[in-house]
Amino acid sequence: MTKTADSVRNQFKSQWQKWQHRGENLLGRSFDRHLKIGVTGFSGSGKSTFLTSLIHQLKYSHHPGLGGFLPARDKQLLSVDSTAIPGFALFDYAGGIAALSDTPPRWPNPTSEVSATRLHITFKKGSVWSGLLGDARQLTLDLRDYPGEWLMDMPMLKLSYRDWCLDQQQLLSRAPRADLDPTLLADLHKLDPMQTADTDFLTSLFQRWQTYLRQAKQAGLTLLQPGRALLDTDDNLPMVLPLLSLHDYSPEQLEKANETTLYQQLRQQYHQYLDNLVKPFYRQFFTGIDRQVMLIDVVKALSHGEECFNDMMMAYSRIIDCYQMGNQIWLKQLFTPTVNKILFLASKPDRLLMHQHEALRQLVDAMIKRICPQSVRHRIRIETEIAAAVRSSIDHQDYLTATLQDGRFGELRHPPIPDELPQLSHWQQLAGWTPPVLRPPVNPQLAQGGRLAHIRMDKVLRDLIGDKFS
Ligand SMILES: Nc1nc2c(ncn2[C@@H]2O[C@H](COP(=O)(O)OP(=O)(O)OP(=O)(O)O)[C@@H](O)[C@H]2O)c(=O)[nH]1
Ligand SMILES: [Mg+2]
Repeated sequence: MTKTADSVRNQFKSQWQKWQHRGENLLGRSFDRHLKIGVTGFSGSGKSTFLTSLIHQLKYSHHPGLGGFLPARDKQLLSVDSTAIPGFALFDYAGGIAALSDTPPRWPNPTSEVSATRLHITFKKGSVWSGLLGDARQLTLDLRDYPGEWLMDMPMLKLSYRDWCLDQQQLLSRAPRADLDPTLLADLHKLDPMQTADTDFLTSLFQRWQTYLRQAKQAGLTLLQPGRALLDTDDNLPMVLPLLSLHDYSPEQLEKANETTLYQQLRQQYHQYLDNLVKPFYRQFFTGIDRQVMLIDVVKALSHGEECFNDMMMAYSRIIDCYQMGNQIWLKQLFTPTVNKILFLASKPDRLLMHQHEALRQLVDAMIKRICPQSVRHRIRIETEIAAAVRSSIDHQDYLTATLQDGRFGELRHPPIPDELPQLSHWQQLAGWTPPVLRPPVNPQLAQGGRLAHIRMDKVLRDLIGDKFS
């Protein structure tokens, strides 16, 4: 190239960069290269494993298998570095990868505290100009994780203690809850809200309630409150217990009850729980979140039968209700709602045959249509997908092979997955099906940047952040 051609090119490049920077300044916030993503879902839905895989896929995007995420396919990603976010513990990506690459491989540990990580992604723009101008850009992603048990506390924020008790009473009167520990439920029914509270008695009752909630979780139920009572991590939890005979009293009678009564004491414990634990968590976790991934273990819900499936639908529906923020003053006071997209994701589809994946996706679609009211869908972009963070099975068209958690290797088969909300005939087909917990595949190279096999994580990346690379 001649000197003149070189200087014309440089002049053009510098002029172009000036225009570009001016344009960026003018566009200001709409340029938006900083996204805050909340990964949410009930306990065991796969949040931490999903985050570990998502970070790994971005860090090592040169591996095959990300064709659906164009920035990876077109080799636009130049580097991905992670740092901590002030005020949060660092999300344990390294620990997750160490577990998955261990011998034998393990899953990341269940989560006991809020954590987060900030990814600094350097990429080149996908236009012809960027090739010519050597233009590198930054996208910053904040990713947050937390123990799933805490999610179910969110709808409690808009209930008074009395309303919560009445709701619990309804729930506990129906199977399968009513059959789980009839003695405890009878004892709760017998409690007189106006009797004087005895701390030792309350402590032992609360322990029985905790055991009951854990039993209910084992049985496949989701709508379990208070969520933190399911974890072993906090010994000093306020005693959030339902009184089941409040309908015998008017709200005024209850309001006027003496401070020493069971009703007033438990009411105080309920508000302490919300004020000291639940509100600070939601304020910290949800403030400023732009996009949300909501993981749903649909396979588990299907395999636990109709009542547990409906319970999970009700639980998610109550969470979604909280997103009708337009007129939810109580939530607005807590944090400013900014979520503009929710991606509902059926997790762990590697437990199903490939040719059933589309049925699973359609089922998630049907579930979301049922639980997401129009008012939410008008304001928040809702998408549905299925994705396995860590593909742990091999598909042989009419059966799968996989290693189970206990180390046995074998063939897996399952009943057909309904592509709509299950009807009686579907439930009959699904009866008796218990999908086993799989062991992650052997992958010692992972810690050195080896490929982490997945299902449709590229589509998730496309839906979640694909628009930020154009
Ligand atoms: N087969 C398969 N199993 C998975 C996958 N992801 C998670 N699991 C299983 O689901 C379990 C729970 O996953 P986690 O990532 O710990 O779930 P979580 O939502 O973070 O759970 P909490 O921390 O308790 O809220 C794991 O221990 C695995 O058994 C996946 O992609 N495929
Ligand atoms: Mg977790």
